[in-house]
Amino acid sequence: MLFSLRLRHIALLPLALTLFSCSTTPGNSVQDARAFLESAETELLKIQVADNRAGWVHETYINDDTDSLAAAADDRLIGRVTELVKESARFDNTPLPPDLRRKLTLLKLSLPMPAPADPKLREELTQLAAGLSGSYGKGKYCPSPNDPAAKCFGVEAVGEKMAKSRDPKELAELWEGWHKVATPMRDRYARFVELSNAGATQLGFKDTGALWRSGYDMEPAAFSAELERLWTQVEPLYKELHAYTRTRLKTKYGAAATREDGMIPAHLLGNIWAQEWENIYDLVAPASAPATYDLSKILAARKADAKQITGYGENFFKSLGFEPLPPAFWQRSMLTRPADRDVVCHASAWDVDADTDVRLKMCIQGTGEDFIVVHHELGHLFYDLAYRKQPFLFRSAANDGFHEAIGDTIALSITPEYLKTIGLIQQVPPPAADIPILLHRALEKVAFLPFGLLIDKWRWQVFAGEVKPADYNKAWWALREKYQGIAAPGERGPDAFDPGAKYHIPANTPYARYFLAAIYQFQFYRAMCKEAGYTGPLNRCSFFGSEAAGKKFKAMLDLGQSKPWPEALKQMTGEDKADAGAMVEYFAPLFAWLEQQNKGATTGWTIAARK
Ligand code: X8Z
Ligand code: ZN
Repeated sequence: MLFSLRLRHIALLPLALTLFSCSTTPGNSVQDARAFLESAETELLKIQVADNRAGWVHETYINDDTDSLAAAADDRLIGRVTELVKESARFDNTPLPPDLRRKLTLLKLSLPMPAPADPKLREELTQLAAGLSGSYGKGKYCPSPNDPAAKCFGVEAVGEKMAKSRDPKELAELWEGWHKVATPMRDRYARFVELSNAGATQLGFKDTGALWRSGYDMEPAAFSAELERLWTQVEPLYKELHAYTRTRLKTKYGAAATREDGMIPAHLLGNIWAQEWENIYDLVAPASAPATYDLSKILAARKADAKQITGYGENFFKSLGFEPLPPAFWQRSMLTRPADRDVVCHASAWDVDADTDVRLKMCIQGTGEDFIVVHHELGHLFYDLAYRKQPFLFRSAANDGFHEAIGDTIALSITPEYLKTIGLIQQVPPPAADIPILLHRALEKVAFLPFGLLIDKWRWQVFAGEVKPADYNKAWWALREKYQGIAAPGERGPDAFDPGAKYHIPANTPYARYFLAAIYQFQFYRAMCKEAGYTGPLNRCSFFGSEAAGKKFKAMLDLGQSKPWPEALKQMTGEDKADAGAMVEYFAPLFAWLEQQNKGATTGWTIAARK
């Protein structure tokens, strides 16, 4: 199939050329560019779908065979895109209509893992990538590795234990146990960086990080500055939350939570990576506030299964006027961890055929956190479905931060009023419960911000060669300390490769998107609340059931990547700049409360000079 398409493509272009220039070299006119792109889009769609199918089987059935099959499919796709980008250089100086120019640019930016043109090196890279992601998926913490009968724990089991345990010793063991999964990845990761950078340079980028930063309709340096600008807007909120949480953890754990430098030990925050802190809500809940609700307990009491939880998410989208999920979704998704094989449990949304074969891969256990993640994932799928009518190269989000923000925008509408409307709670808590509810949300959203920022700050340094493999871990902790104000539970050994214990590093998924999404979602949400006619305090708005809000949202999703993201943002919100102001407005009552709580205490932390 691939071969015949390639032949057709090669046969078509010289023919067009003979008509215009009688030359044997391919032409570079506007018509040539249009024909080139049409052919490339048809061909890439097929290769992409084959790659998705191999990837799906790999991640839902990890073994050596599926590792190889996924690597081979990646190899074919990356190889062909690389060739097409090279071929497309002949249009570099052709004045093209904006849609054609945009498609060529997007083609060049489409590979998060660029690869060298040399097939041998490309094969080495794609196999390394499949192997790294497989190692993460198969990763287990085995407390007694020498006892074959002893139990081992996968990432969700470790995550669940870290969410629930309040024993600092056990928490440190779990933390260290999971981080061991990554130790054997470091050298492979270093080679992966080398090879991917070689691919990026061949495409004309300084390195892979520069390629990633080029995907935002602005210069890479302007993008880095943009992230800093947004961080500055929200940093004061994070610092207050950090100081408050630290005080409460010290009350609970005493010496185990106390450090002279003011940093919080990373294992005490209820999450393997300390990226979101809502699992320790019980430890930081305001003493005198009215009781709110515990979604995990409610779902457990109702014995809500994975399908029902997914159904709640789908219903929200339907209430906004979206079509129901296609039948393939229910037939082909993996909603729970299969008992008999290794899978990648990290939740992901799959647009398998760039049409209606959309799927969710997730190990739903039924917690309140899962409830939110399901909305997040469905956001991806409703976006995929909305832009499927666009030409292939525009079938993506305005930028990757938009993709990550869609479901979260919906999930911000999961308010007590909404939960009452759908019958999950009987009574809406009184207004005095606003602070505890906001605090819970802040542990999820505000705590995430520095983590969302630093992952790619680390990778950018690594890809740029500013940090060598021997210092990977040191640089990682320097950023964790600087931005999050958290510290490793103990001395990290010389072999430790802690970044590898986070899915997106071995899976090579860019991460700045999540930081952006954390900001965008409040901007989108504020615009939709307005469209729904809501005028009260932002934190109490739910636009459930508002077709007007849904229409506005869908119009933006329909655009896919056909326009620069500021235009999509403007169409939806009236603003053409990312702005954390909506997030700050949402959390304003909590910010004032936190300042009050932290009165007399110092906020922030100090960083010791490193050897
Ligand atoms: O990876 C995800 C989603 C899939 S796109 C579950 N998220 C990031 C993470 O888990 O680290 C969502 C929030 C951040
Ligand atoms: Zn996502």
